[in-house]
Amino acid sequence: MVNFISIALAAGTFFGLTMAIPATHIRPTGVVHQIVAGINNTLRFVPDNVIAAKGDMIEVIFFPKNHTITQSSFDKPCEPLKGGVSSGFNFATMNQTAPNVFTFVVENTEPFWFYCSQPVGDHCKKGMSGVINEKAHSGKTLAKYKEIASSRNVTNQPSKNPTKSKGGWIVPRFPL
Ligand SMILES: *[C@@H]1O[C@H](CO)[C@@H](O)[C@H](O)[C@H]1NC(C)=O
Ligand SMILES: *[C@@H]1O[C@H](CO)[C@@H](O)[C@H](O)[C@H]1NC(C)=O
Ligand SMILES: *[C@@H]1O[C@H](CO)[C@@H](O)[C@H](O)[C@H]1NC(C)=O
Ligand SMILES: [Cu+2]
Repeated sequence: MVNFISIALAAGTFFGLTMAIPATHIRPTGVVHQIVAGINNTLRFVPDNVIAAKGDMIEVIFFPKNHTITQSSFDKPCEPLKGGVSSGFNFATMNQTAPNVFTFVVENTEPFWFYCSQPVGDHCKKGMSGVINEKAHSGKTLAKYKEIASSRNVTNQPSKNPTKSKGGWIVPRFPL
């Protein structure tokens, strides 16, 4: 895990990619959960309901065409959470998986709601969303989130700069 982070940082710096290093003092578990965005031309994250421990990492692999992973609150699907995680639009690709992935650390086990912030084609409205550590007994379920999302439009982005990413790292996909 230490190696992974070192490599990730070195690679990110080397390629001069936009990255935001979270100020985190969380012990990495070494567990990485992969989530794919847009596989088979679907407007879906797979899996879209992930259970993760504090210190696990999430790695998002992007399929065509032009998706993000962006954190929201439960109550406001399809809207960026202030100070939340966002990959930015850095993974547009036409035919194959994007050369880079977006990774971030799971900082706690509270529900982490996420969606795709692509307004063209209404990705969030059409179900491109998910959750890490859903607490279904609270009534705040992914099904409910998607139901609320189905009547929402993406009207604002986490940043004026579409490629700005926050709360994670953009690193080369492995294996290349
Ligand atoms: C994508 O399509 C392939 C080929 O049709 C299929 O085998 C695979 O299960 C699909 N993957 C998902 C996540 O739907
Ligand atoms: C991806 O989509 C965003 C939002 O619609 C847009 O700003 C950006 O230019 C797109 N990128 C590419 C390479 O098409
Ligand atoms: C994507 O695939 C199509 C069909 O195979 C091909 O015509 C097109 O040139 C490819 N585009 C890129 C950017 O590779
Ligand atoms: Cu999308």
